[in-house]
Amino acid sequence: MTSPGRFRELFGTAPDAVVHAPGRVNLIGEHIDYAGFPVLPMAIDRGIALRVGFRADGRVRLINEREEFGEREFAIAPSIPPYPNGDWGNYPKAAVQGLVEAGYGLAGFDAVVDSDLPPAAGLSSSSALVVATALAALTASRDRRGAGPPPEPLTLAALLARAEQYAGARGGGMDQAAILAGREAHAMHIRFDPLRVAHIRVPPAWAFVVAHSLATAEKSGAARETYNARRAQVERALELDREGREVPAALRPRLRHVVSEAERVGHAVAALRSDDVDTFGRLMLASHESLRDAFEVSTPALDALVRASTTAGAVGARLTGAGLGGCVLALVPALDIAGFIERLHAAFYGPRGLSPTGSHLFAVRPASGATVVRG
Ligand code: NG1
Repeated sequence: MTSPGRFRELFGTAPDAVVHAPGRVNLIGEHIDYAGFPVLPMAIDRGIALRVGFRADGRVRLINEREEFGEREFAIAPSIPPYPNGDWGNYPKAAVQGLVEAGYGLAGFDAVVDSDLPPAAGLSSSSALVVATALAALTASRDRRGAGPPPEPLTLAALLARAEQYAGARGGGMDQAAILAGREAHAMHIRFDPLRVAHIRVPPAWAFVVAHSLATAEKSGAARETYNARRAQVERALELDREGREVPAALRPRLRHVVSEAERVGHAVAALRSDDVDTFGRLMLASHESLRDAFEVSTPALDALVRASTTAGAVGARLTGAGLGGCVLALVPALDIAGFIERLHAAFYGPRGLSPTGSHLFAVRPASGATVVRG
């Protein structure tokens, strides 16, 4: 992570705070949060870190440590004009715009952005950036006279879920809640309307490995249209179904996915609570099949990775996040993490010329939610 010295080098002062927001993996419950059905993700031990220095002039300046992303600067205002479609700066703008609209009087800040999350890979780097920026802005503003108390994590999560839609994807509320309310060693059964979280301990013998399909799913770009189109189809199919009207043939598989995935989440919660790893693994595989065949958000590389994962010893595997690229999540026995990674590397990444030490294949642990440390 960026050092205090690096912040001083870039901004000429010492940082005032460090914000960390984890990424998340979704164990099961894909493409159903926006329809209000419960999901089962966990925050992970990788994320986005902001070293933050407070400013007095109501501006936000962000320097991304990844050179390809570069620097962004904007003024805090009642209506913040977005950057062009697909620009990463729209995520920090989304957070600030959402807080301003909710009535928070915000102060400006400088920040260095650093991350060990692969971007656009279904691990919620976008929401981690939204959450981190929001916490930075709220922390910078606390020193001002008249600043109210900071919002509760789940209140902030619901606010930021709406706020992130500024960037163009009509996302659900899973990611911001997972990122703000994660707990070490626990998965999260998240329910909506109202938003609530039950933490469920992950048995120590269960381990999770993330495997990147080597294709990104730019939710700020092309994948966004597909995502929004799926959401619209789901909303339409559920509405027709609730009214007892006939659901058109083209929408029936979408509805089938949503209804069956919601059922799988219920069974998965029971399997997790009773340490039934085999049932959990089977549910993950069934979830992937449904996302592939009925919801059509998988890719040949994601399918190949799921197959290779089972061959390499995973109890279950599925795409995680929105799909259309991004990552597979594999459930493996904790004692076999190293062996599993070695075998999956040999089966999938080695033949594609990748090094075993690359950042495409790694174990993740359930981690605590976003934090702010001052000074
Ligand atoms: P990813 O792919 O991590 O951006 C997206 C949505 C979630 C959820 C999943 C699919 C956002 C911020 N996140 O996650 O709400 O719908 O897809 O289950 O849009």
